[in-house]
Amino acid sequence: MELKQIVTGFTGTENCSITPITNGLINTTYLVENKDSEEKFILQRINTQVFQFPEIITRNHILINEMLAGRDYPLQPVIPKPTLAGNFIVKDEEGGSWRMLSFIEDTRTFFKIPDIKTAYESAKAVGCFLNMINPEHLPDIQPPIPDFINFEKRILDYQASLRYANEDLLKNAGPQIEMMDKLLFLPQKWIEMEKNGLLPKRIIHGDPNVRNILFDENSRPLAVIDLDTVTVSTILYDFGDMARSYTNTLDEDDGNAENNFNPQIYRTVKDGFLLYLKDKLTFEELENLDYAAQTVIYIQAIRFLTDYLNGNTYYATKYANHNLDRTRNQLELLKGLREYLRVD
Ligand code: GN1
Repeated sequence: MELKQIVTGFTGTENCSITPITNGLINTTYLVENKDSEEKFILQRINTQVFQFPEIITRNHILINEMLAGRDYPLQPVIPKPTLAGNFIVKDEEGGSWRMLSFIEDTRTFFKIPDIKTAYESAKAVGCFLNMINPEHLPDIQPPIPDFINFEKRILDYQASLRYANEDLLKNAGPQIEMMDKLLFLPQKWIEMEKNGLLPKRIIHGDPNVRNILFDENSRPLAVIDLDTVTVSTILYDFGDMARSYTNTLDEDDGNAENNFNPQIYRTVKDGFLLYLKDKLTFEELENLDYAAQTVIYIQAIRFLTDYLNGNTYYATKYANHNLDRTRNQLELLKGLREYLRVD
């Protein structure tokens, strides 16, 4: 099925322009403009190797929008658009799954946080989103990716990659592998806390990185986007992922990173995040924010490293060592955070 045909199924007209947009590391995204009505939309080919059940992400997305619609949500929701036949997902002959979403006009995105104020506003936006979506409908949310936030599984996957990787890759990643071993206690504590029921289950975003916030021209957040990873887990994951992504002063794949952790942004992210959530979080959650930030960075590093050792099958890469550079970058970030927290 041609791209044009897929678009026509959603818009009802062939008179559309289709422009690729570079953003995430998983799905492929296009901007579609209906030339007849001048309406714009986002079209995405969902990576079904990652999201095996695209219907689940649409259902979760619609549920979240219903929750937001019933509240005084100050940001703009992204709305899934069905085809003229009423389907939210269109499958092509190659096994691809496509969906269309509403487009928010006059926005910009960042690959890294430009300044303190934007860090605060972004963390506040995510905190506001989380505050609005918790906790009703918790039993209705289904996991979009099995074991996405299961750290035990992440470690097992990593250990399997160590067993099967070729010698060259293992040698290239020697220092990173050593660091992973040294810091393994980080996810182990998380796993224990979960087993002991110390981390309440909440609906979380699952991927609140800086690329998933749309800003206006004054860098004020307009929308929290990419609800594909919405799931039920601990809110510490969202805090950790925000801290991970916002405090990085360099691009996530800058493998020569040194001192890429910004402590001032870290403090600001915490303040922004807690603005709406302070009174809702439990003692354990509040006590473990610093710990969560370290652990989520660690897990992101292990995910990049696992993918490197597996031959780059998960994240989009532009060169052979791309995932190794990402791993180095995350480990440097973790080093900076741990120095700041004086735990190293
Ligand atoms: C992926 O889809 P995107 O690019 O926003 C990944 C996140 C990682 C992030 C790292 C479904 O996010 O978990 O934190 O890359 N999403 C999935 O940049 O694996």
